[in-house]
Amino acid sequence: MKDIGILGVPMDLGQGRRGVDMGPSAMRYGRLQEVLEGLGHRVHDYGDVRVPVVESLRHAQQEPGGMGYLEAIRTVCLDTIAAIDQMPAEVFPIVLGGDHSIAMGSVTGASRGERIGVIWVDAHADFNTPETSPSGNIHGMPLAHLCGLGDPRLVHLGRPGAKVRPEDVVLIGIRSLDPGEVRLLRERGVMVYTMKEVDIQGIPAIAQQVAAKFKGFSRVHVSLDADVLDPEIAPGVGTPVPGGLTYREAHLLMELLADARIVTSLDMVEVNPILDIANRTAKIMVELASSLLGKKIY
Ligand code: NNH
Ligand code: MN
Ligand code: MN
Ligand code: MN
Repeated sequence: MKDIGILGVPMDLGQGRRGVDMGPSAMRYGRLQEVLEGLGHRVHDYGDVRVPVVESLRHAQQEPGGMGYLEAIRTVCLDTIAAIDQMPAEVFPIVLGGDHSIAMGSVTGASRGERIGVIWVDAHADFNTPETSPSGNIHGMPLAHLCGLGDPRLVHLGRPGAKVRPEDVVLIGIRSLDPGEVRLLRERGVMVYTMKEVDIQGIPAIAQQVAAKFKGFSRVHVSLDADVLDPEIAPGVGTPVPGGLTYREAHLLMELLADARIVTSLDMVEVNPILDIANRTAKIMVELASSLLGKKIY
């Protein structure tokens, strides 16, 4: 039995498509709290972090999702850290996005100032800096900033310096990288399991390597981007990429991470109900959280 804290961060400033701010509602509507309570956990919903409506920021004449929203994104991430700090230290935080830029807040908050391992489950690496990003969208940059690369205002968020060591990061499900990300990931020695590796090695071998890597860590965070799933089963995402995880691959990964008992916090991000079909994507995310938090069928 765990104490679980749910926190919504209805952020849509990190990218240009509207609707991802409705992700927290969609996953709550998908009965996240009830499902986790059904597993025997004690669940408290801490509500949402306040996010400014994009129309209220238009005065700055910015590109949607661009660096012009940096200050607003920074503030939301600081509030996310503060909200996680309000949770007792033994609570397992589940942070609901919103776009992936929220992870700069959630991972920092979840680390509680300690060394933290990060399992980034995503079609993308989100390892751009403002210099390498082809889009300017901050949701493509959070992992780089957590690792200390990029704009100092985002790197030194909350407390000075990098929050995560590049060697403590594992990427799984990757199938879309920008050239600058490839360079940075190689340079920093980040462990990357592309979809090719998923196909060749399979989820069991990958999960085993991940569990071995993070054995003995007191904090391990899973950042689950809905677009890691194949768009055929999870259409409600802003940047779908074909060839993603199957329903069973995603569940098996969560089940094996649950068996390994290493994970201490979770994000579920990039669910876009406007692009979804009857809340299918949010529902799968809720099911995946339930697999990660110990659902057993036998
Ligand atoms: N790499 C691209 C960018 O930086 C796309 C990022 N989009 C995501 N990341 N959905 O998870 O803009
Ligand atoms: Mn992402
Ligand atoms: Mn993605
Ligand atoms: Mn496959």
